[in-house]
Amino acid sequence: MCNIYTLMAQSKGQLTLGYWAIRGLAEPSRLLLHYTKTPYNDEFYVQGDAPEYSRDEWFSKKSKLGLDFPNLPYLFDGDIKLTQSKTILCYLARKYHLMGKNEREEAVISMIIDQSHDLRSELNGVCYHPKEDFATDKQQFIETKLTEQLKLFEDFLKKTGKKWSCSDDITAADFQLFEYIDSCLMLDESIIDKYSHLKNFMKHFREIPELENYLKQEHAQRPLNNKVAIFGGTVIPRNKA
Ligand SMILES: N[C@@H](CCC(=O)N[C@@H](CS)C(=O)NCC(=O)O)C(=O)O
Repeated sequence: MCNIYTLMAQSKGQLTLGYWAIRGLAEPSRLLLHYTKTPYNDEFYVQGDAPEYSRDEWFSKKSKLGLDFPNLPYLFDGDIKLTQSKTILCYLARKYHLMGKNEREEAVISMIIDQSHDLRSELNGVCYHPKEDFATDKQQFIETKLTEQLKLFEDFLKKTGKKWSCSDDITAADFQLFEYIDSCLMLDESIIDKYSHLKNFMKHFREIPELENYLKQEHAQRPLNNKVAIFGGTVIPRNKA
């Protein structure tokens, strides 16, 4: 049911984060865990190769983990077992005091988390299920949805004028916003040049000392999407520092 690493992690009281061996919907939580220097166990599931792209590695365990709503990602923290990526991120953020200083900040953080998640879902549509062909859908996504959303995030950052997206202290929103904007930039790095506040936010995030190594190593070596995706199923080389 549980592998040896999960059992070892549980016996040490460590968290376990289960997900595909990709960035996908788990990476904001991984970034937060690395930022807080939390020892945790990544339980990776690997999708099979073409042409089947089997998900059996996950499906053979899916109903045996004691999850109320079995899905990936999942988080085990002692007897707390959670699914839903935003729930997991917010749970971790509350645990490590990264969910804002008051109700107002928390509400805005939640909004940025949801808004970024919706953008990532749109990107998924292009990467996994293009309506026409990938090149056409990619261009259309960049020119419409992505342009519109980047402008909204840019205006938001400009308006709030804080050190991070929602506060002068880093919050859960920043891990989600960074990861999902960065995922979109995989399509075309130059898009960000038009948005100075957002560009500065991304740079600032990349320079966080606690994350520098993780971003350059593990994170950079993990594909964005699963193998079955038309785009991002393998590691895309970057020029970023
Ligand atoms: N709303 C869910 C979506 C979860 C989801 O779609 N997970 C995909 C990977 S991104 C999956 O493969 N789930 C496993 C399953 O459906 O059994 C979340 O945000 O966590």
